Parts: sequence; C-alpha cells; structure tokens
Amino acid sequence: MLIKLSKASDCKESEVTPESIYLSRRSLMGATAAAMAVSALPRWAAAADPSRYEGVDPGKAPSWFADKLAKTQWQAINVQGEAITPFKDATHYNNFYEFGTDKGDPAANAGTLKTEPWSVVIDGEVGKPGRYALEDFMKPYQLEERIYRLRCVEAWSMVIPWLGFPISALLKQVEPTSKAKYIRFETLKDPATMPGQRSSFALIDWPYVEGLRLDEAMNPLAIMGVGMYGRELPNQNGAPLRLVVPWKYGFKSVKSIVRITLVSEQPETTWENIAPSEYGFYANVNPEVDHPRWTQARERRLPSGLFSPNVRETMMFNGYADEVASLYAGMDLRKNY
Ligand SMILES: Nc1nc2c(c(=O)[nH]1)N[C@H]1C(S)=C(S)[C@@H](COP(=O)(O)O)O[C@H]1N2
Ligand SMILES: [Mo]
Repeated sequence: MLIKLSKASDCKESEVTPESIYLSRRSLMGATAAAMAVSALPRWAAAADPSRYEGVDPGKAPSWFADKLAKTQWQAINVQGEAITPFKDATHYNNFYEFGTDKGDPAANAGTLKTEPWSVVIDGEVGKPGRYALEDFMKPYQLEERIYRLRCVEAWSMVIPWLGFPISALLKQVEPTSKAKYIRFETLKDPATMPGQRSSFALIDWPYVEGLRLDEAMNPLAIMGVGMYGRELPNQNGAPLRLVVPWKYGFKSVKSIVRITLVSEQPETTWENIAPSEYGFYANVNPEVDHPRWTQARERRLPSGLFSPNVRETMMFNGYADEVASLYAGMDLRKNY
C-alpha cells in the first residue's frame, strides 16, 4: 500500500519508486506472463479434476479441505470475457505486510506461516461465541467457486478463481444479537512466524484488522475464502481463511483470519487508522473518486508490462454495481470513500 510518509527514514523502496521504473523492472516478466494468460484458462471439461487450471502448484490440502473440494459448486459466479490471471502472478505479486512490503516478499517469506493447527475465535454480539478448530469451523459450509475481479487501491487488478462460502452462511451459524451492526476480522499476530511484525519500520499496529457493515457482509457476493485455483489458499494469499469482497479495494480482504467479532460500532481498521484521508472504512471501488495522489479511473490488469500494457477502465463497484449499489443508496460516496 502506498502512504504519505512523514519521515524520510520511514520510506520504503516500493513507495518511492516512480511507476515507470517499476514497470520496466517488470517488463521482462510481462511478455512471458502475457503468453501464460492464455494457458491459464480453466479446463472445465474435467469436472472432478482437482487441477482445473494450468501451472498450479497442487499444494498439500488438509483432509477437511480435500473432502469439501469433491462437493464444490464450480463456477458459481464467473467473470465474462476476462481472462483469469495466471496462478504464478496471483501468487507472486502480493500485498501481505506481515511478510514484507515488496510484492515478492509474501511468496518468499510466508512459508513460515503455520496453518495447521488453526483456530478461529467467534466473539462479541453473538449467540454462539467460541473458539473453533478450523476443520470444525468449516463443517457447515459447502464450497463454491467464485471467479472475481480483485482491484487493489494501488490501481492494479487481477481475476482470481476463489473457493469459499458466503459470510451470510457464517452469520446464520453464529447468531448475531440485535446489537450487532458490524463484523470485525483480525489477522494472526505472531511475530515469531511473521517477519513483517518484527520490523521496527512497520507502520501497522498489529494485528491487521478489517471490517464490514453487517448488511455488506450479508450480501451474497461477500465470501470467506479458503482456496483458489482449485486448491487450498497458498500462504501468501492468506491461508487458511481470508475475506473476499470483490466490490471493495483489496485491502478490505483481510488474510489469515483468527478472530471474527460482531460489534455494535464501526470498528477501527488498519489502513484507515494509518492514513484516514487516503483510505476509508468503505473502500468501495469507485472510478469517480480519486485517491488524493493518483487517479482511480484506470487500472493495470496483471500481467502487465512496458511491452504489453494492459490498462483498463475501472468500473463502478469493480463491475458489481447491480449487486451492491443499493447498499449505499443515499450515501455520499465522496465523503464515505
Ligand atoms: N493481513 C493482511 N491482509 C491483507 C493485506 C495485508 O498486508 N495483511 N493486504 C491487503 C491488500 S492491500 C490486498 S490488495 C490484498 C491482496 O491479496 P492477494 O495477495 O491474495 O492478491 O490483500 C489484503 N489483505
Ligand atoms: Mo491493496
């Protein structure tokens, strides 16, 4: 994420590199990656084939995940006429500051994240609070494949085939009380396995926290993700459990969740806390409301390089206006960015 820095000593290379230089570093990759995009198209014919995409590291799924995969509803939601981003790009160009601030850091460093055993705490305004082992937490849910655009606030985007289940199904299980108005998600805090949390230069007050209004969380598009490209989530993408809200900027989609809390007040969230004039609670993708320091009207669809520029117009609510615009009826989206 890009922030306005107050002290020069806080500067990170990725935040001060002009985009032109940054793009040329990637240009070598661009050509090969563009060629790969074609081969990344799904092989739908093989209905029970766990390897539905080209070039996917098969991973080593825990047994609860393998069991769910067999009953997955494939392509429950798709993106028409847009190529799926190659697995290699989706897993090697990441934001996961717990593992470093460069785009390649999560792929290089997230191997230390220990995802088994994993437990999730449910607390706050719920009828059924508790701490659940992930395999128990997952029992009620059937997996669906959701092929969604992902639009980062930094103006790049991808198309990713997620595996997950609607948050509405989770809310049904935990039974929110009448006081519950928001849902708050917390990432693991474990400096021993997350080098970014040991860094004295980190801007983030760990753990990383995100949240949604309850009606946003109830929207059928909002899912808890546990997999992508027909396999479990790679660590760098937020294993074993993350949020996916495709009409919002990527920073809302918090990774490696250990705690889900129903609350009555709007929760304090990580990027809004760091730079409230640049990153808001809503963070809806909106081509008409620019970031203070760059336009949000366009995006680079990855893979994209100097010799294969792949620039697209950004769509209102990232192309999901029909499904979500009514959530914000009557709201000033310039004020509630
Ligand atoms: N815990 C945590 N979650 C996070 C982040 C992070 O740094 N830490 N980065 C966010 C940002 S800015 C984006 S764009 C997406 C990127 O998800 P991806 O790497 O799976 O594409 O994760 C989001 N979730
Ligand atoms: Mo992002």
